[in-house]
Amino acid sequence: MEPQFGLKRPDQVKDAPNQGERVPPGQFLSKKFPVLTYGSAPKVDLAAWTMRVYGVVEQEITLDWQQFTNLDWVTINADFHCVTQWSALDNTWEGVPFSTLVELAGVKPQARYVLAHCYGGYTTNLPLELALEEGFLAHRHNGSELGKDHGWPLRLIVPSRYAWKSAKWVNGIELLTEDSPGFWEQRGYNNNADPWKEERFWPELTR
Ligand SMILES: Nc1nc2c(c(=O)[nH]1)N[C@H]1C(S)=C(S)[C@@H](COP(=O)(O)O)O[C@H]1N2
Ligand SMILES: [Mo]
Repeated sequence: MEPQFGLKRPDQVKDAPNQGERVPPGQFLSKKFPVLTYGSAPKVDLAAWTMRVYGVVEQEITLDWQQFTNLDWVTINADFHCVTQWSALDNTWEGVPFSTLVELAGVKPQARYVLAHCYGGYTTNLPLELALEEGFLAHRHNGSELGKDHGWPLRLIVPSRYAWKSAKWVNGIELLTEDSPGFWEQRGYNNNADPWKEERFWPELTR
């Protein structure tokens, strides 16, 4: 799998040579962190903000922002790969692991999938095992609060998948027994979305 540095656009740079090993095929390094939103950014009021964890859980929970900030916050470092071909390496995200939040509600054994819901109606789906392993709920990016267009106050981060799985303005985590395609997954994007396998679109569409 050869990283592709042949093409270069003005806002895309090649950094240290060894970073090539961290850039998936067909991706370019970007110094910037562009905004990619379908439609417009929803207006979110922190005083009215809630996060609901429901579905196949022991006990449904709804946290307000105060309760969410009382959870144990940690910092992670992760790369970010957008299907429109830009990658941003070494992002720091501050927030709460997906597993910390979901374990408050208690996962029932038959739960296998997650559908993340957002202000504005966007959704994305994930296998529960993957979400528990690496899913992260971020409020701060590279030392600052998320910008309003980047999902403030809270977004999901799923580092090993294309970034449409990193749902912005997330406000609900639904646990399911069966997989349920999210917004882009219903519109031709690949369900698994692994950038190292270039799982951009459904195989039928790329043939
Ligand atoms: N709620 C919501 N989340 C979303 C999107 C969206 O349109 N709405 N776009 C996705 C896509 S396609 C990408 S590449 C990333 C982009 O995140 P950014 O705008 O912070 O760069 O957000 C993802 N999360
Ligand atoms: Mo994207």
